[in-house]
Parts: sequence; C-alpha cells; structure tokens
Amino acid sequence: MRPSTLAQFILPSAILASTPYAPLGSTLNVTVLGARHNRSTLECWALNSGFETSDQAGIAGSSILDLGTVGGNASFTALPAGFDGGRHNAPALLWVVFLSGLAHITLPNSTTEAWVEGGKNGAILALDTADVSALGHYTTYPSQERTTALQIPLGEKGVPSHRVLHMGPCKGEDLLV
Ligand SMILES: *[C@@H]1O[C@H](CO)[C@@H](O)[C@H](O)[C@H]1NC(C)=O
Ligand SMILES: *[C@@H]1O[C@H](CO)[C@@H](O)[C@H](O)[C@H]1NC(C)=O
Ligand SMILES: *[C@@H]1O[C@H](CO)[C@@H](O)[C@H](O)[C@H]1NC(C)=O
Ligand SMILES: CC(=O)N[C@H]1CO[C@H](CO)[C@@H](O)[C@@H]1O
Repeated sequence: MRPSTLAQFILPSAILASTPYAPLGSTLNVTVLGARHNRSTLECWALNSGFETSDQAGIAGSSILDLGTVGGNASFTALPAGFDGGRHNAPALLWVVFLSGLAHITLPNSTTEAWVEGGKNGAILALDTADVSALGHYTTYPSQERTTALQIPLGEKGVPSHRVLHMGPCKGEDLLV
C-alpha cells in the first residue's frame, strides 16, 4: 500500500481508538479531602457549575467549567518517587492538581483511601485544615516516577458550590474518560 492510502485507512481508526469524542458528563466530579466531626473524610463531590460551551478565543466551542475564585500564591511541587508525606493537615483550603505520578491518601483510624493518579482526573480539593481535623491524613507517593502537582489556594469565596455524590473518593463512572 502506498503511504497515502495507508493513512486513509489507519488514521480514522487510530482517532476513534483514543477517546477525545467520548461524551462528557454534565459536570466535574472531584475527590475531596474534607472534615466532619473533627476528622478528615474522603468524599466525591459534583461541582454545581456545569460544563458550558466556551466562547473564549483559542478554545471556542470546547467545554469549559468555572472552578470559582482562587487566591493567594500558587505553587508547583515535585515529589520524588516513593516519597512519604506522613500525617498532616491541609495547610489551607487548596486545589491540588496532580499532573503526574500517584498519590495514595489514607485516613487515621479508617479504611477509607484514595488513589489519585496524575492527569485529567488529578484535581482534588484539600480542605482538612488543622482547625477542622485533629489528626489530618496520610499521603504517600508510591509510583516509580516523580509526582508533580500544582497547589492553588481557594479565594475568599471559599469552597465551590457542590453536591456530595457519595462518601469515598470519586471512581469509575464519576471520572473523566
Ligand atoms: C460525574 O459523576 C456522575 C455520576 O457518577 C456521572 O454521571 C458524570 O458523567 C460524571 N461527570 C463527568 C464529567 O465524568
Ligand atoms: C505570596 O508570596 C509573597 C512572596 O513570597 C509573600 O510576600 C506573600 O505574603 C504571599 N501571599 C500569601 C497570601 O501567602
Ligand atoms: C478536635 O480534636 C482536638 C484533639 O482532640 C481538640 O483539641 C479540638 O478542640 C477539637 N476541635 C473541635 C472543633 O472539636
Ligand atoms: C482508636 C484509634 O485507633 N486511635 C488511633 C487513631 O489514629 C491516631 C494517629 O494515627 C493514633 O494515634 C490513635 O491511636
């Protein structure tokens, strides 16, 4: 086969094999490290702001969702493979957006856990500050690669409007494909 003919037959199926056109749920679900009764919790929240069609130059026609206000100093973190963060509280109300690697979050005196992979489902909210959670949570980074993340503090409007989908981290159908 000549390359041009090959391309005609191979390219469409190669495009279909990836999933850029998979239907997008109506809103974003995020795993939340929160607190109730002075203890850290893991919950899956659906943000109330739904996806809309953007009219922003450069991404016009694509899906966009408002994450609400952010504030303070954002930072980029790079954690070596196998790093153990120990037990700690969220330093402030933050978005933590894992870009690569793997975070394993566990809670003291609980079997609830979350595995958060870097990538499109890597954004979580960390809200278990010391004033609302006595013991905080544990985080380890048990992958073979560096875990990288952005930390973005929430702005003065605080926690985005949401509904709780279920206890425990988002998984399966909750996540973007
Ligand atoms: C959010 O979760 C709901 C319930 O599992 C699901 O129907 C929806 O598609 C999810 N949203 C996205 C963007 O995946
Ligand atoms: C942001 O960083 C600057 C420079 O380090 C510091 O002066 C400022 O207090 C920080 N702002 C906040 C809200 O932490
Ligand atoms: C949370 O627990 C700690 C340690 O037991 C205690 O000192 C603190 O007062 C408690 N805070 C709340 C809001 O109950
Ligand atoms: C009852 C119980 O298991 N308490 C434990 C809760 O977790 C803290 C921190 O890991 C331990 O110090 C307690 O013993």
